[in-house]
Amino acid sequence: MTTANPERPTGSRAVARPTAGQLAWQRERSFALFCHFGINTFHGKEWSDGSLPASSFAPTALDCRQWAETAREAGASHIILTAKHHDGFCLWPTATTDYSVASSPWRNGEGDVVGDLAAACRAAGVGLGVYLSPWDRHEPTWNTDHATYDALYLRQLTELCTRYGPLVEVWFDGAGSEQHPYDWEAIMSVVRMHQPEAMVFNMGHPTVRWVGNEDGLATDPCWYTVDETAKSIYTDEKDGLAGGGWYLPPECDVAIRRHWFWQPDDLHTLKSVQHLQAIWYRSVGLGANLLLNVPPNRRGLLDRADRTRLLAFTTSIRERFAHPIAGRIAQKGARVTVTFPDAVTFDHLVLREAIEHGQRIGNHRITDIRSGETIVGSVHTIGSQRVHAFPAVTTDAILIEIDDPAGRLLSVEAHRTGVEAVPALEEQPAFMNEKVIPRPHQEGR
Ligand code: FUL
Repeated sequence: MTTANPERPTGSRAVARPTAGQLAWQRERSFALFCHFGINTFHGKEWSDGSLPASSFAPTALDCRQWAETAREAGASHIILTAKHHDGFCLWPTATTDYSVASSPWRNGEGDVVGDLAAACRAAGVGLGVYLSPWDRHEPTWNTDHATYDALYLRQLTELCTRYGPLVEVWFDGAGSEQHPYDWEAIMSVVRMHQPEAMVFNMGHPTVRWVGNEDGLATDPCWYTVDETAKSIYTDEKDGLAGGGWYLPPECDVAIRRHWFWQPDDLHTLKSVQHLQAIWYRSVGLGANLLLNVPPNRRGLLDRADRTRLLAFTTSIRERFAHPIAGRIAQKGARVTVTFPDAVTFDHLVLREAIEHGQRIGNHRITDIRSGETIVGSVHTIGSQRVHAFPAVTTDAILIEIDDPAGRLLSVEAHRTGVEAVPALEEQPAFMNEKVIPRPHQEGR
């Protein structure tokens, strides 16, 4: 898991600080659900070209309360919904196009999936985020008249930002937008004006960044300060960030099945509890946020199998960390001594860095002070949360050596979980790695 430590941030990068919103997002919203739902759901497609008829959007039992309740039970802080995917079909009755739920038979064209989900999330105490694809394959002006398309996109974003209460996050997907210009200044000013608290995912003036893969995996070191962001899985191009040294914590997105949208024939690709745990350790456990996609089906409900698997996974994690033993922290320079009330036996340590002043710690190692034995050899960042698993140790004091004496630990917790190693990622069958969709533009607009 540990890779070479890329160049440590220097100068201003080392002290880039999170905003209060970023800090809250990292500390309180580290796990969220993604829901890909739309016209594709009814055709067994991952992407479509904007020509599927709106009349085919016909969920028979749509109930967003089930989605929101599931998120709450899973301990997810919010749900991000594909309000519009690349096909351009809008899940709310927008005034900008008739390619929307308003032209569908669902509730006689009077339904509003975004509205239903917003109400359900409010009732369940779960936050809401929206995905609004910049790439729009239904709208002819997308490629022919940038100014007209920009104006339409701004109106769509304004509708989403003004009709549904507070949004936790606005997700701007880079796919299909390689080399395409957008009026990001104007787009960002809509978010700033109507949803100043919302996190902005990866494009425009982002406040959080894509981790760079769709497997849900961060790596060690997991730095929050970067000079650029990766755009999409379809290009190696990166977006440079003016001035560099931006505080942009990573979000790891991954689908619970092979596909993002619900498909009638991919139940066998549902990820196992072990694989989901392995992803959790390599995302949340490395100080990144995890966004796990669980797709509503053609009835407009989460499948029982997905729901059960999700809850088995989140329950297993919750139970693992249910009995923390808090350590007392004393620091002298780069040596942090942690003492427990008594000799305790533990197989996990959860470390949290005081990142409000910027992420400082780039390397650390952990030793049992009583036996002198190494518990965790030299590893890299700590960040908002760093989870270590190892063969059980019994001691009342440990030493954490950090590489930057200005770094501070907020908390150190020991846990006896009965699990003594980070779960392995299960080998995925070869077909899981095949691209399920053509590269953008290979099949025309
Ligand atoms: C990608 C999209 O092309 C996929 O369809 C999906 O929405 C994923 C989360 O992002 O860029």
